Amino acid sequence: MACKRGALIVLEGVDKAGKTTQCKKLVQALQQCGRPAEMMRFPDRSTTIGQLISAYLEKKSELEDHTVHLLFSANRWEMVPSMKKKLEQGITLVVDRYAFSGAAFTSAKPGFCLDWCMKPDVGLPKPDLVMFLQLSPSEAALRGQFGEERYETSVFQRAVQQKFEQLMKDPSVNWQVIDASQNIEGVHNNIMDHSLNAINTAQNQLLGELWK
Ligand code: Z5A
Repeated sequence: MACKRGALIVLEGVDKAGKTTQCKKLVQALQQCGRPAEMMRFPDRSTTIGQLISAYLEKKSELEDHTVHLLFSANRWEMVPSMKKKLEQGITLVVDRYAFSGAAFTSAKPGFCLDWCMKPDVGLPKPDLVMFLQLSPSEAALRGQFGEERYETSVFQRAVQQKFEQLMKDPSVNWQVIDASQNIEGVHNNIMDHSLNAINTAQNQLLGELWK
């Protein structure tokens, strides 16, 4: 009998919500309880496309807004063959940002609509679970100043948050909102519970296609 597939689990959220901290903890905890798991993050700055994105985020280069949106999407599509292979091998993938960030960040720019921004990612592997780490701007501010990268301003982050709220109304995606203002262990325990449920459900289901 073929092995049961792994789950595709995504963490999204505003700046400093703790996505990276929680992705690492989740992978570690899953591995410790005998569930094969690996972490991925988008943008993946290690590829040729990822390096173009990284230079743009670091403000070392300028790219036209549609162009950079399509590069973010291409950076996900280039990973799809290896993602599918790992999921088929029974490995759960824990992903730090995905297509939802893509749509939310670009559609927060003037002149873009959410619908256009979602189009290039239609058909990507559909996450079995998307956890949105909810944190108010005042609580995020307690975790330190914004960095130097593009998009790291409170005005832009508020616009992004509103776009995420629109995306979360889509019932075709399994969204769970997590209170990210708790301490790191508290947030982790919530995330672990949702993830174990998603892993158990996913193993008997085919991998879906996002926004189709
Ligand atoms: N972007 C895009 O435009 N289009 C796309 O398609 C994609 C992305 C995929 C990539 O940034 C940028 O690209 C991002 C979106 C855009 N721009 N912004 N803004 P990135 O992925 O390289 O970095 P980031 O996602 O912005 O990281 P982050 O949001 O700043 O951090 P985080 O991962 O959510 O948080 P963290 O690093 O785990 O924690 C932040 C700090 O808080 C750290 O000191 C922790 O120790 C602390 N922390 C974490 N949890 C807690 C709790 N529970 N209590 C107290 N302190 C905590």
